[in-house]
Amino acid sequence: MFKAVKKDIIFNANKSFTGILDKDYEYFCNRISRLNINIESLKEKISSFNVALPSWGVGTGGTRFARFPGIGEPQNIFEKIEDCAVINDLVGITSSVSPHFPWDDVDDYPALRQFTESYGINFDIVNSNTFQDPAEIKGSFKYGSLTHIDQSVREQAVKMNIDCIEKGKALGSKGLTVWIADGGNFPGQQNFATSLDRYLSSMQLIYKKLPEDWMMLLEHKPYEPAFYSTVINDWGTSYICAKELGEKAMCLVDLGHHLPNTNIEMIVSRLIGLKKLGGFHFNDSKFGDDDLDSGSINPFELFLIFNELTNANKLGKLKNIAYMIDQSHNVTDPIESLILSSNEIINAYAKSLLVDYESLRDAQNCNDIIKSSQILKEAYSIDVNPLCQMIRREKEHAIDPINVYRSLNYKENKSKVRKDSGGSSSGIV
Ligand code: RM4
Ligand code: MN
Ligand code: MN
Repeated sequence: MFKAVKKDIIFNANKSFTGILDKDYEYFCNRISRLNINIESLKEKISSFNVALPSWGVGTGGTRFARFPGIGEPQNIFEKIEDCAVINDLVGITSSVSPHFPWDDVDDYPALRQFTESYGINFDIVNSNTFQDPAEIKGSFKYGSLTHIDQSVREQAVKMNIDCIEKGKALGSKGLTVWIADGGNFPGQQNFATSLDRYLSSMQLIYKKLPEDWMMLLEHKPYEPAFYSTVINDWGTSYICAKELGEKAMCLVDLGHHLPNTNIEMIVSRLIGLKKLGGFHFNDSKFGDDDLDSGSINPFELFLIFNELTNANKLGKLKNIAYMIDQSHNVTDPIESLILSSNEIINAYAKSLLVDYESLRDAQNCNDIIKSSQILKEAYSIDVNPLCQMIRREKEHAIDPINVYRSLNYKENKSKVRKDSGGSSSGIV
């Protein structure tokens, strides 16, 4: 750690915020002294939280129409790791990276692992991409991958996922997330039943190759790029498939992969109850899979999701959840966006730790609706920034990470040594 951003830079920047933070933190401590919460155990829980950064999230994304690359953009996984290390040195809760293959392919995986670990970063769940045609593939994924009508294309997609497992093993990863773009754009295009059968048969072949201590995360999405039907369209379908596949198969909830107004926190609760919640892709959205910064549109929803997680955890019902961010930034510097997202996520988690769950249960049990919602709002309305800032300061991270990042002129400096990504083609990376 602190290879990407030197400790003394952070330390010096922190000096100018110390006085204000001390006052804010004192106010926070006074405020929560009314809640019967042990501040040290609160700090410990927050300090041990980690959310993985998406390797693809540090590049500037595009829309269907254009991509406007920023300066000094990372061009390969090594440069992406450097950017992720900058974020982690500043915020301290993002010490892992979730890679995407074949986007992040390299010749020497042990060398990549060593390079990454030298920054205090390790590899989280690996993601497979069968939504594009890789260079050397025979056949095409245009009409599907794991569910394609043609067996040889399905085999190719299965093989790519198995290759991902191999790459992940070399990198020290412990899981594979499978999201497929398969689906239909027109009524009649696809047989719903047989395409789901083909999905399961393909996934079974991948599942067989999972190492003992790995998990496989199934990611659903209601539409896009297929706009009429998607094979793994919702959490119910995802659950049924995970159940069918076996114990190591779990469901992943990407916050943007729900139709508008869906009660995502309830889905989280259901999946916990069914023992099939495996992970998250955090982001936020207004309309669909917008991939906006976490908590940028609906921070209350993010809090309500953490509220389900914390409540379940207190009841001993939660284990091994993979937290990842999945965002694509079109008009911001991705590093700044990811810093803000990590902050929103930790704030939402911290607020959920302030909820008085016993009183909430009592209020629910006597149908006291106003009291129930007041209990949640009380925790939500407490400003936890001073707490999270104090934790960062104590761990030698930045009190104000955006401020320190801007003072580095990082992208400008990188633009002198990194290749220009050029072009304005559309697409995610
Ligand atoms: C998808 C989905 C996947 C991500 C790709 C880039 O919509 O969210 O998790 O790997 O986008
Ligand atoms: Mn996702
Ligand atoms: Mn998505």
